[in-house]
Amino acid sequence: MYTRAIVRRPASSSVRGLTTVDLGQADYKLLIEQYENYTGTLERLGLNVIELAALEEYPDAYFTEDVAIVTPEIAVIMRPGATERRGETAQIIDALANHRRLDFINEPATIDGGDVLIVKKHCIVGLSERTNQQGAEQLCTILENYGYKRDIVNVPEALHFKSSVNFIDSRTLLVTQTCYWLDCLALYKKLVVPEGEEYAANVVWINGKVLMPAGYPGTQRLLEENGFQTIEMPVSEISKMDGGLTCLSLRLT
Ligand code: CIR
Repeated sequence: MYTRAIVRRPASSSVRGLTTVDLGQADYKLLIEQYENYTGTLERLGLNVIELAALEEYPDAYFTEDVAIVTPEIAVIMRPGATERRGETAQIIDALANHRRLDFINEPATIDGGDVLIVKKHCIVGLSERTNQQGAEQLCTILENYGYKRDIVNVPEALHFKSSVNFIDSRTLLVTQTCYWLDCLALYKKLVVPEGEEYAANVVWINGKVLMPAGYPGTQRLLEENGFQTIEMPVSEISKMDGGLTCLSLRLT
């Protein structure tokens, strides 16, 4: 169970952050509403939400998931693949140092937290435009000290690995069709999002509920029919910035 989440309030510059999708200009007021709905939902699910101050100079800094990974044993500060985002890491260290011992990824490695899926003691890192082999190796080597098994895979057709694969309980993953056959996922039960609903693979498990983006009825039906309780979250503005539900927080047990 999670007890805390570290989030960062989106700055007004957030609507000018990095994006690869062509969904139009994000509306700041609506983006804030969607962010507050998200943090409010985490609070209702029992989490102590630690909100860090907005950072105007880093438009993407509210995607806190990308700058660190947190396990019960340690927090590892990433070295983000986008140079524009690299300075965000210094801004998260104090918040994490209160809760975990810290380790760091060092150059020339690059790695975004969005490319790291940890399910119990299994760490899967996706190689992407943001995450290179050295980044994956450095993280896996740190986590092996704590008994984590490693897998490193290529990220297919998406910004991050977790755009396409997420856990919905400790044995079950929600995946896009392209990730269904990955060898390292063979031991998991997998639900596949319907064609055309690939964005809905980015869900986040919070204490027995699955938070999912609003407007993906096929995925919602699939989850509910398999016994998962869903909460729909409006994320239109966040998706315009290439973001999803996992990247809005760092969750701590
Ligand atoms: C970026 O391009 O870095 C941000 N605009 C979006 C980051 C989304 N993070 C994630 O999926 N983990």
